[in-house]
Amino acid sequence: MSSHTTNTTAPLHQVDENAYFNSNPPPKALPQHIAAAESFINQHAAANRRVVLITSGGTTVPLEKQTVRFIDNFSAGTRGATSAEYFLEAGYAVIFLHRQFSLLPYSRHYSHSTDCFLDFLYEGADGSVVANPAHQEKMMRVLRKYTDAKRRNTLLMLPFVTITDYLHELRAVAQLMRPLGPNGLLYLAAAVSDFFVPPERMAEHKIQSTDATDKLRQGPTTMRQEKREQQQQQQPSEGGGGNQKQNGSGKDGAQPEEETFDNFDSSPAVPRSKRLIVDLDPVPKFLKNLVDGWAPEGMIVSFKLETDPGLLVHKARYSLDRYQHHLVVGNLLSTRKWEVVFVGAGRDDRWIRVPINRRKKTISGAEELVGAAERDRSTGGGGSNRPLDPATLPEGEPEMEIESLIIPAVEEWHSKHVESATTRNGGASASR
Ligand code: PAZ
Repeated sequence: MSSHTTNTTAPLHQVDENAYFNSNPPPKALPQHIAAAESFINQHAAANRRVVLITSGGTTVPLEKQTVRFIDNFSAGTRGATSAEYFLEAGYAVIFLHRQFSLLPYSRHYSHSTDCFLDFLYEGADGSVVANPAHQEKMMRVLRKYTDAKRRNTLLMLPFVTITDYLHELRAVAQLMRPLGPNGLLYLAAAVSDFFVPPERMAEHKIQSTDATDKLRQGPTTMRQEKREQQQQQQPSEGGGGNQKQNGSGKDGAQPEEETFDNFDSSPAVPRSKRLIVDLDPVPKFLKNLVDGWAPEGMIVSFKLETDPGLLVHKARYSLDRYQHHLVVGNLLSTRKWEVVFVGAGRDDRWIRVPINRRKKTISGAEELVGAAERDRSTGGGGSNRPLDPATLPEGEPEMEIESLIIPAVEEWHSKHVESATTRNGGASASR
């Protein structure tokens, strides 16, 4: 059968899936990650424990195959890492699929730039390293939880870097979660790039900022030959000198190629910078594939981030209608640590907010922003709260972590999901 015939008979989203995954190579670590995830899932499926796959952090978009430059986004992984701790507390086993070097559950308390772990330690009289007494209680609590998760093997951390790594990992782990049936939960909090450079258009080597190296690519002989030719042309005719900069022989007698590659020369013979135009393709949307094919029985929670309060709920609802999964958690960039909105099929939107008395007071007027998206929606999206003024954005963090409210609410939805699956299956138990 020709590939053309295959393509026309396969469902459209399947065609996209094959095309993407066949042309974008998986990360090297994928086989090890699959083996680790499989054994982790088997252990917890045997114990009838719920397992949540949390995705966390941003994805990079490499501009070169041997990557020097890449496009990235703001996500630090706070939502994912914090959520992981509350899921563990709620009795879930957690697969933490995170951007390499983003925040991790437990260690996040000591890895912020403002909370450097060294500031929590001092040198004792006997030369030992001692935890600062003021922080010991919290450190002990965090350490115990972390040690417990390790002892019980309830936390599996899998790193990714690029958008392609992320998609390969997501697909593989989601498919492995099938035996969990409705006990599986996918909590997709990563900030995933919408655009990428496809491999056929990606430069192999570091993109150069001038055309100067083009000649090198043609080989050293050409380079030397050209230099000789240049020098011949530049032989000063009797009485003539010519413009040294213009004719490329270099200032102060420097050899042309030395100057050409000198990044510190403020007036090079060859113009140093050229414009870089990056042509990005849209990343295929795989949420439908996830819902219908990769993890059809699990509960799927996606996140939607916006900056415009007038768009948030509409876009969350659109995503839910389009992909037919279970829950979209909407949040605004500026208030995401203070409030989120749950948008679910057949349910009213539900705002979850850090209570006023647990919001850290700031001088920035953060409280004014909390609720903006809700008010905006009630006024048809054109309310007076738009646009947000970045100067009024909150500084610091609320005293209470909003994930302490989000996770119990998600857990409640998950319980309903498990219950209705159990009813559909004629009462076979699917709980912890
Ligand atoms: O990682 P973080 O805590 O800084 O941010 C969390 C978040 C805003 C990325 C997350 O809550 C979210 O909305 N993720 C989905 C983003 C999107 O693709 O719309």
